[in-house]
Amino acid sequence: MLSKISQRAFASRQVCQTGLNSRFAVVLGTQWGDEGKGKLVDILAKDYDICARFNGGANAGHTVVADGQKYAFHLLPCGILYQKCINVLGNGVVMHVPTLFEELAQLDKNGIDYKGRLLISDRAHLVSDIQIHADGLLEQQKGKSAIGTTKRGIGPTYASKALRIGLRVGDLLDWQRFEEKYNTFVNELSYLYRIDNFDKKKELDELRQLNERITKGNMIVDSIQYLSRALNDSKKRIIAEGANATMLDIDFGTYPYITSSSTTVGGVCTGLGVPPSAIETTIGIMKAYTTRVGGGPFPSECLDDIGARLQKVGHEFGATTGRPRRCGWLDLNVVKFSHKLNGLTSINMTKLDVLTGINKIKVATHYELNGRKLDGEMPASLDDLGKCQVKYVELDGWEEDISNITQFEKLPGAAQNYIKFIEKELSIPITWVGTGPAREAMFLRQ
Ligand code: 2SA
Ligand code: GDP
Ligand code: MG
Repeated sequence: MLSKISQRAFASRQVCQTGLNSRFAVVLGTQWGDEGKGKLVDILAKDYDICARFNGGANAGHTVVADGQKYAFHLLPCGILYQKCINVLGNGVVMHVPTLFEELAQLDKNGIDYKGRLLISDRAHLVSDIQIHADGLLEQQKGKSAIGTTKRGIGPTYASKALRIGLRVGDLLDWQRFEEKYNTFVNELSYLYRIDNFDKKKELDELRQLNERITKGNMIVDSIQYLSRALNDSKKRIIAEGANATMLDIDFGTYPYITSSSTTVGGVCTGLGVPPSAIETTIGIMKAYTTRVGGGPFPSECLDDIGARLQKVGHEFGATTGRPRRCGWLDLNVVKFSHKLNGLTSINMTKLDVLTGINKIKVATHYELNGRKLDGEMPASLDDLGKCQVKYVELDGWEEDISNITQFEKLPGAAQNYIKFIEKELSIPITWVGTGPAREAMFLRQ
């Protein structure tokens, strides 16, 4: 069923294309996020020993709908629902301790035992309330050109990391020393962001209490050693869960309208401390259309009835902030660019069901900039990006409800053609297809 080009390109890696037989699979977003990464990670994690987040913090919102229950994970990896899966927050993650415990409380409420199954890298950076405050201040100061951050302190925390003034999870292991480091840290942050009324005592008291639970749970580990041991054990399988997405990457995204971490495949190596050669499978999650939340360019955005319809039918609202997501047609120039950066082994197309009932579906295949064709190329300059003309093709839509379909051949002909057209354009096999939010609403192409 896979296109000839794809079969040729990936013949040597056939076994791990789908992520089902891989020793190390990566799941990441190919667009501007919210493609449905959480759902595939949950489906695959069932057969993995370790599920590891390598980037971002509680800005992420990864939704899993399992057994009729909906979970939105922000910091916790989506493998947490399986009792045999160990979940790791890697060194590339930034962690706000109270937010972590709020999420754990949700697990308690749902009767999910996570004891001994959550490990946090001692090298991961802590998000402090002062950084959350600074995030809000910076956004306010930008006014109309605000990035539209989630206000979870992500930017200021990665900035502190780069400035070498950040606090790390491992610092919590020696509380007395931590208090000293914390005081210096708050002084430096207060100086940088001109904050003079930050309540140190309040945060420190809260952290002291929560730290007792972290210590009791033996959650802080040297994750480099832990993952290295797993890589050397031929029976262990690891799945790396990406947060945010390629077009929000600190280097490759639509700067400055991006997040502050490495969201692309390189981020797996730097965010977990694993060698590139360990990665067997890289699955790109691609929504059947495009969404973006927050400010910044969005070339295929639909500011008309189609955009409104996609938002309504696709329930396109932020899983962390509840903000409405901007919607538009599928942009293959973006996905081709994403493939260039990530070397995708295969694609999971999600939310195909949302397109049902649209008579004519447009797909952006490439851009033109001053008469030059951009095919898998995103200009670095936002001025140039603004000058790009988006080139579309129009494909036939379908009317039939596809939400219960579990076989490619049973899809309406127009839906099959939609998938085949995209696969040919991208030269990447579309192995998984999503037809609804639930775990079951996903099929694998044989
Ligand atoms: P930040 O908070 O500093 O990382 O924001 C910077 C930009 O990154 C975008 N961003 C996201 N885009 C899509 N989804 C995200 N997670 C939530 C979700 C978003 C929400 O799953 O729906 O609930 O609003 C996410 N996190 C960060 C953000 O919009 C800025 O454009
Ligand atoms: P993530 O951040 O990439 O994990 O994605 P989000 O969880 O933020 O947003 C994806 C949304 O789409 C969630 O509400 C999912 O439950 C939902 N979803 C995932 N796959 C499908 C699908 O194939 N069809 C439909 N209708 N919804 C889906
Ligand atoms: Mg999300």
